Amino acid sequence: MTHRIHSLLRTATGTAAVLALCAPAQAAIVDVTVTVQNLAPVNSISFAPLHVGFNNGSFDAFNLGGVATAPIISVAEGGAGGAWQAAFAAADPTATRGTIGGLLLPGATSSLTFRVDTSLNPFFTFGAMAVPSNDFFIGNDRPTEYRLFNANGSQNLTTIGIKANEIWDAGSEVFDPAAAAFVGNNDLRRDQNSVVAFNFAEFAGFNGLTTGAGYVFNSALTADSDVYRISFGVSPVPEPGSYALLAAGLAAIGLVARRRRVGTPALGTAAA
Ligand SMILES: [Ca+2]
Ligand SMILES: [Ca+2]
Repeated sequence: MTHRIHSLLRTATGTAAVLALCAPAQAAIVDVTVTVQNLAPVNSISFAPLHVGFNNGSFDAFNLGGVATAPIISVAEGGAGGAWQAAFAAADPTATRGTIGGLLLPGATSSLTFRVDTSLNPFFTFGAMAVPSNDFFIGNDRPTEYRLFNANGSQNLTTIGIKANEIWDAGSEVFDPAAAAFVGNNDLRRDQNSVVAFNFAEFAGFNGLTTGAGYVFNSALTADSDVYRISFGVSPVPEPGSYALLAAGLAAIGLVARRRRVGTPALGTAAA
């Protein structure tokens, strides 16, 4: 009887060890589908493509009250974000970066899937221009503000919601409808020489102007208006190595079970 208990304990310990070997490898790599949605009222603001990065928390694109630099200006003034992507890559070379969708009109949705290492890149950073505007954008000030994955690889966050009073003014271009993207001529831009601040009130200054998409703009925004939502759908992707580990683990369990049957044939009847 004692022999049987020891044998069972050995098998159980071996199984636990094999499973422990397999689990971390499976948890590290996942597919993350990012869905963005423009929640602004009909005929209100649209958004340029969303620039995103799954990262280690080291890339800080801007600071409230600080002078905007080239990376965030490339998002805020034109939307293309080339300098933002380049600065991100330089600060955090192993980040998984990309750009989601095209011009996102009020009510529109767009999605893109990224393969992400949850232990290497647990944080999510983003930025997109809001239009019409001279230099307005959405984005996270603190690089570690949105932790998507916990230390054990589990999902920590399902959505990020943005309200009108969370829209930034880069402070880099003077408010001027004639020079504003989506309603004016960006070549007419003038330096503002100010700092990054919250600002959505200036959107009302574009009311009545025809946008590049053909609709007549009407801000209709109040401070707590929902304007944007980012949602995360996560599905596991076992690394190729973990299949081999799993197969080896199952074979080991089978071997132990077979040895028990062969080596201790009386066990089945000992308890009877
Ligand atoms: Ca910052
Ligand atoms: Ca401005």
